Amino acid sequence: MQRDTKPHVCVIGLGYIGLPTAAIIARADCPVTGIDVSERVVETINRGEIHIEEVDLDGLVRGVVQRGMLRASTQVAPADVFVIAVPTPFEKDGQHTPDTSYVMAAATEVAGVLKQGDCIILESTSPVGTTGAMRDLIAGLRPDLKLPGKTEETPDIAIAYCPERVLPGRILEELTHNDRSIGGITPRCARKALAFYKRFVRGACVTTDAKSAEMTKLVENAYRDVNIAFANELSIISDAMGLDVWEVIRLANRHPRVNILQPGPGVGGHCIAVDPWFIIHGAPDASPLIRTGREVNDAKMHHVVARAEAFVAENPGVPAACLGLAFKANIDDFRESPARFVAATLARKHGERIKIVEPYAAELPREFEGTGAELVDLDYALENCGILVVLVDHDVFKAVPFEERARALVYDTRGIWPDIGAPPRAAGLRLAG
Ligand code: SAJ
Repeated sequence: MQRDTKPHVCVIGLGYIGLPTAAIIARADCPVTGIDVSERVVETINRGEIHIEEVDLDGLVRGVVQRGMLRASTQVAPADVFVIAVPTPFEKDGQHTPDTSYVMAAATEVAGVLKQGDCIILESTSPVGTTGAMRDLIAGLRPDLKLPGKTEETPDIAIAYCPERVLPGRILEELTHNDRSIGGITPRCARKALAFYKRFVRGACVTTDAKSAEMTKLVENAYRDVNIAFANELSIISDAMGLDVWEVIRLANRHPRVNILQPGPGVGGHCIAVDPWFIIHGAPDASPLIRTGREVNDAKMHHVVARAEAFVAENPGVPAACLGLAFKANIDDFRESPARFVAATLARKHGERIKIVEPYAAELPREFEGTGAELVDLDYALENCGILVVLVDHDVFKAVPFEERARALVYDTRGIWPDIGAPPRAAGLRLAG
């Protein structure tokens, strides 16, 4: 019978993906060293605490740290499997150029401790070709090792790309149950990486080459971005035509092969609004649709700002509540959020008339300082604000019954209150009562 030795795993980058991944691997009884550049993050985790919000993550991390299965450090340690989950932001050139320097820095550190038999897996969302570039970097740093795709003999190590597909708020569940694409530099690399993921993934693990896996991740998010852009463009067209876009989409989606997504105040988060640019950057002349989708979604945010501003200006003296700051429903993540941008723009212009309702925030973000806008609770807004601007479809907002908002003027950018009745068509605003 084959002996199953649990590999020692080093997860580099303990952010929204790296920390849950490290914890899940540790739960599968593989000893994990989690690496982060931040001393604060490392200390927090070693106390069995967490620095990010994610459903059930606190208990899981506490458990694996207490059992000695997860330990954090600022120094990359020797291991059998290295999982790289560091950020891939844009360069600061204003051209949406992908910045893979964190990936390459991680690979450089890994190169220093690599030994024969090790497996390196890149999980960071990356431009096509990054895994190959990482291999070339390591080849230069470790000429003593035979690297995959660079030798006729059996290579000393395996290198693969395996993107995650998890939704914030469902990360632990989705890390375990979603299917995974595993792209090897060679088929043997893919096989090695698959054997590792099978230890903790219950979804199907499908092997391919590294470039296809890199592109697959980008394509998934570009697909969603383009489809949201279609919905957002429909909402702008409907405004111009005096139509209720929610009604149009509801009816169109009764067609068995039509499934239009939901318009909103724009696209936020760190993935869907970013990843399409990695494709565009790789093939600028061949990606007009993907580029246009990005531009339509960005423009929607400015369209919402203009409409909301006009609405507030046309009703002088009436206090206005912005409902929501998060980049999407039911989470406390306010980074890259169109709702936050719209609310802050209104706050700068209309000062203390603007009230913000965000049940997931303890205080307003920095840019609200000095504007006069204040954070209030939902009850206060419903009792005191004659204008309601819905920016996020949190469940707590959806549940507000008609009677409690019947006297307010409503601009519902998310379509959460379909019972409002006929909107003032030209403005795309919903005037209740
Ligand atoms: N949005 C709309 N209308 C919709 C759906 C979404 O306006 O019909 C907006 C949301 O409000 C939000 C933005 O799009 O501002 C993105 O939200 P999302 O729920 O579509 O996606 P994310 O960014 O939370 O997570 C995405 C997911 N990718 C896909 O669904 C293809 C997730 O599976 C990925 O793992 C994640 O990106 C990632 O890490 O890449």
